[in-house]
Amino acid sequence: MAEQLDPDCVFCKIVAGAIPATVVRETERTLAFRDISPQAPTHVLVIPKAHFPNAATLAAAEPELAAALLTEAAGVAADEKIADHGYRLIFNTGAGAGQTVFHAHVHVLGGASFHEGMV
Ligand code: DGP
Repeated sequence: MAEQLDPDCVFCKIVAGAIPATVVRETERTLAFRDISPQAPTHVLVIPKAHFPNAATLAAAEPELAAALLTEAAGVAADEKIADHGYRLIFNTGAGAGQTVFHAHVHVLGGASFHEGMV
């Protein structure tokens, strides 16, 4: 299936190879790469290669692809050996929640102890 890309989207540019990234996992329809500004010892972003503005629009349009992000996030956690301690998955959805790149992605954060609160 031909995947849709947005020429103005930084993550689409990473998918296209126009911007370099440290890729840690890849499937036909997903890509996982290290965040440029890590907030934890392990900080990886898992994205669909196709452009969807956020997790909600992705889930509505392609639920199996949305689920694949969780599968790949678990794979990242296993590869990075952060699963035993525990890790955090974050989908910022909307500018008010801190989303700055409007291409669906899940943050995989691990290798540290996070405080108990959600924010
Ligand atoms: P969010 O705030 O949820 O939209 O997170 C976007 C993340 O994307 C943020 O943690 C920084 C990361 N990011 C932005 N631009 C780039 C880039 O060009 N390369 C990489 N690897 N990460 C980026």
